[in-house]
Amino acid sequence: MSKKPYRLITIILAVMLVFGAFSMIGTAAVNSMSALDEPMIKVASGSGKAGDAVDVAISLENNPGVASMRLLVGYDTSSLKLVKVEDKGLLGSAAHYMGPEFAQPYTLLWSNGTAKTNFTANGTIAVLQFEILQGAKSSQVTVTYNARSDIHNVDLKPVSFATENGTVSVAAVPSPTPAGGGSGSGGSVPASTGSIYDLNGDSKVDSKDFAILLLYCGFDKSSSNWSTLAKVKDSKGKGITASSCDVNRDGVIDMLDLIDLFIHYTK
Ligand SMILES: [Ca+2]
Ligand SMILES: [Ca+2]
Repeated sequence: MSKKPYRLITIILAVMLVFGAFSMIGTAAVNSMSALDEPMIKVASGSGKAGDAVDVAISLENNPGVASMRLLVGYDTSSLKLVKVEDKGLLGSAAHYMGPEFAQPYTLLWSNGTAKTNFTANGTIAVLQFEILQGAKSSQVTVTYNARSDIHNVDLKPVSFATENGTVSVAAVPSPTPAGGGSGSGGSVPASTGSIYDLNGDSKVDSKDFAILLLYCGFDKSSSNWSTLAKVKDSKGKGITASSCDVNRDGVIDMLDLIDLFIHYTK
């Protein structure tokens, strides 16, 4: 019976989500329409489950001609491990730097100091292979550069590209339900025990957790009370902190966390 208000909240929030999603799609459509011929560095998206290797291509579109390029590829080290980087040779023989280890952010560098002409090819310039770690969450792979110093043409003039980030989506791993019992410690252990999405600790991920997360929307890790602020308590009377509501661990509590939690609802 006490579920009713939550059901209502769920419906209201679902409607908000749908409208939010539409406005995001709308914005993306407008952006891409206004940028049809804009030089673009694009990070592809991929998906897999924990343990899988996923290739993420980085490509150029509408390349106006460059001689050198330095890009920083950012990724969530708690979800992804960079295991391989492949240069596709489109930007000359001065292949990108591969560091002693795959640091984060990873630096891609094409340095053609003696090039006489620009490289104008479009397409995939590099492919990064990530391993999806255990307990990984869907996360972004970003590409950034310093507009003043990182991309030049042969005249040493800076060249500007828009960037588009990619996402490595992590497929839900089927919960290990012990067939016929035996391996489990107690016949009916809820699959979500200990789930980061179970904010109130009641062994379910549902509209109650969603409503709690909503309370913290807008907070980010620059907030002084990020890890101490507790607006509500969990089922054991322990304060639920803002930081624990950042379920996708990107340092801000926003629509992405709501969606992430929503798709992890129990049952
Ligand atoms: Ca819960
Ligand atoms: Ca977040």
